[in-house]
Amino acid sequence: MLENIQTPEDFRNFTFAQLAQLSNEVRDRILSVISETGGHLASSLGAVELTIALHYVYQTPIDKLVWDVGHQCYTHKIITGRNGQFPTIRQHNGLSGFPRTCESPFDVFDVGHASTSISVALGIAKARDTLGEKFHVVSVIGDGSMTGGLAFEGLNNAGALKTNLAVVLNDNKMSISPNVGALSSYLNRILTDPRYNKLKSDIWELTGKLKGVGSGIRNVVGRLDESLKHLVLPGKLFEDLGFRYFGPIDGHNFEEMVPLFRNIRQNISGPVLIHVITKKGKGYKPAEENAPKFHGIGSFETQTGKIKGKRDIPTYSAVFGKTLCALAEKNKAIVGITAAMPAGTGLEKFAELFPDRFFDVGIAESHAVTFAAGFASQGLRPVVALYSTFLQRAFDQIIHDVAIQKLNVVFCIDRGGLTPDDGPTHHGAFDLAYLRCIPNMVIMSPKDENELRHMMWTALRIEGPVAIRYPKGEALGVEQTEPYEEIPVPMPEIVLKGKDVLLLAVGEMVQKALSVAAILKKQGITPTVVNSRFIKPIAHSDILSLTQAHSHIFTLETGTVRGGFGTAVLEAIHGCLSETRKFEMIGFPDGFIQHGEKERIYQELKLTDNNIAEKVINTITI
Ligand SMILES: Cc1ncc(C[n+]2csc(CCOP(=O)(O)OP(=O)(O)O)c2C)c(N)n1
Repeated sequence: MLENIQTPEDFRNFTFAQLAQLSNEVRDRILSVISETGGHLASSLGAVELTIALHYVYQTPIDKLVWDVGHQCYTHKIITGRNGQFPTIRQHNGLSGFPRTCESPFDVFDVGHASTSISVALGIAKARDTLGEKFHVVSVIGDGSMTGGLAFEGLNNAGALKTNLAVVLNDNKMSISPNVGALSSYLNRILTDPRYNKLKSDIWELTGKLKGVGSGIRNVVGRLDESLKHLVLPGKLFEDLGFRYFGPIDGHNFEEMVPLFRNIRQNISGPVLIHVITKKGKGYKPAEENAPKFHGIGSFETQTGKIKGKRDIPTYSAVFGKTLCALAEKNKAIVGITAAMPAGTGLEKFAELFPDRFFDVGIAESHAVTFAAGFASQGLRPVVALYSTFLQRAFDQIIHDVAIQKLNVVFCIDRGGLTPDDGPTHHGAFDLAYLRCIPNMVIMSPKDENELRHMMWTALRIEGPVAIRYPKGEALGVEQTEPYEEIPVPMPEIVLKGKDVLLLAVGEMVQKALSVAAILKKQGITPTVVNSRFIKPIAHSDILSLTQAHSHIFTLETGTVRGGFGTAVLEAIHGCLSETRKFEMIGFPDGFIQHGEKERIYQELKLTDNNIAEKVINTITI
């Protein structure tokens, strides 16, 4: 069937049985491709029938489907003309793992961060009204993404604007890890509320007791059951916000979804919320049983679910998590805060060991930061663990709630640099630039996992906000030394002494600078390699004297060169530059970097060891 599907039009006359068959084929396709390429498997498997049902009823691409986060969009891509390209997903020049307007008219909006879909869909709906056009707009948002403040801002506005808008709440009880918070409990109560269930069974019993009533009445009650759900309890919260609430319905059952979607599309006006229940990882047992592991995964064996090619070198996230546990053992003031990423940031063990000092606040980065500020204002030592790209959400909170009061909040920023296969929405390219302009911040980045540990120790001894930024994935596998040592702020480390050329690097780039130095050495050039360790404050006098001792200065960072580490060095040394003393910044360009394998991206950005060595040689010999 799948081979004949180019657009949803090709299955809009299918029977429900055929739709079920199509779903099986799509599910098999997702599983066989993603087991090879890696990707967001569990969320996409859970949304197969829901996606097909929406495209079946809604006249896409005229009607607009707006995905939240977009990681669940694999069925959407497969049934909107991209099945053939699907094996290229997340690879260089291949399909993106997220909706991209440049890929297809069926992709309405570019996305990757959570909780945006209601605001986007509302904007599109109001634009439609303004332009006098006629089409339907549907936002599809998970229960995890619904915990983000932005989603509530969208609901709040939509409830007041009263335009036609459908919000499909795809509730699988999971964020990446099990969903958290009062909203999650509320959604659970809709399914299990004893008052609703009691009322239902009372009526059931009553009709059963009435002599001679028989199955007719029971059928009526069965149907009444649906209306009772609307009358008695569920969705009151959404109703009070100005939405009509429908559900909960089974998101794997076409007989439940299709008539309801049709009815809403044709007959109901104003904002509508449809509560759909799905199973994350549906149809693939290992993913159903361990959805967090299969949320975003590398290539794996389909038979066993075992990840392929896993090595023993710890990730930076794992070293961060282990170190925080060790530090928190001795320092009772430490609290760990994350925004829906306990596993990704390495905080799972901390959560287990210190449940009273661990807080997963949901997909709520802004809140996480202000929440941490509250802790710090009372003398505690909050450590906020977030990914670089998601911390962008909390820029004002870092300034307004933390930095102005010089509060002791430590930001442990994971995924600084490339998040290769996820692309422009996920690269940690901007953190050094956007943090560096904030007064009172100390910003550091370790050259390896051992330095990360000592930086964490140091950070907890600094008065005021501190950020430590480290990359995604495997660390270097270096020895982890005891005892912890305090690194004097802002002392850089000279890792290789040479002459003429100074390579001033930070974070991941220190290792690269050493590889570049090895290439240069073969050409008779012996550079000095310095691990800056600090981005702010910058070691002015050390850097000035290093600059004066060299004729060519290069800065290396895995972040945008606009306002990042290189700019900090330039600000410090610009007075020393001349025709004979040259300066160049090496890092990410002023543009958005696409997805793909890390080395391929580096090739494209001219950031491979050889590219950099060549650049140095060319500059020197000019
Ligand atoms: C602002 C932001 N923070 C964190 C993330 C990381 N993230 C990606 S998907 C996800 C969970 C989403 O859960 P849900 O919306 O319920 O979708 P599901 O995967 O369960 O289908 C999280 C936390 C993100 N994409 N954006």
